[in-house]
Amino acid sequence: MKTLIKATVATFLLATAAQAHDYTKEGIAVGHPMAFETAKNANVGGGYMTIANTSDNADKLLEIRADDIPRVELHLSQTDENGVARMIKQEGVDIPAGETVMFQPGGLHVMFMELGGDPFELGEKIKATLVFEKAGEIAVEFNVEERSSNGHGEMDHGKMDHSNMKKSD
Ligand SMILES: [Cu+2]
Repeated sequence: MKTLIKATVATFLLATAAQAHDYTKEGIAVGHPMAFETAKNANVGGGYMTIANTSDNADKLLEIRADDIPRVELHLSQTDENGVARMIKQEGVDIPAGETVMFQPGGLHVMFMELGGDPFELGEKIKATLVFEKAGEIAVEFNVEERSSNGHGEMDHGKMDHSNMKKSD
């Protein structure tokens, strides 16, 4: 019975996934913020979206806050010459005038941390506030989507070694 319910939810989400949600404020457009469902014991989850700057002025994403999540960081995934993937904490992300910055698996991403026993579940919405230097605060919701619905080949953050993390500054 449980399986049947889950399948129904998944079908519903697939049907609605095409309806991208976005948030616009003062020349900044945040497109389809989403996160993948996580394993039950996962301590971290990645968040993805696009941020378009349609204004004539450069802006900067300073930080992301989420009431229900102890720690949220901006990360950049990089693979070094030995094929070792690591994540580098960003103190902010520049959003140049007229450009779109992609937060996607294997690159820039939002790192929701210290989930401690409260995994991201399919259909859940993670409330968060993006703080920009010029556009100010934009409240968004990250839709939690099925991992398999994505074609990018998401890295499993749960298995990544965060001890490799170094600061960008
Ligand atoms: Cu990360």
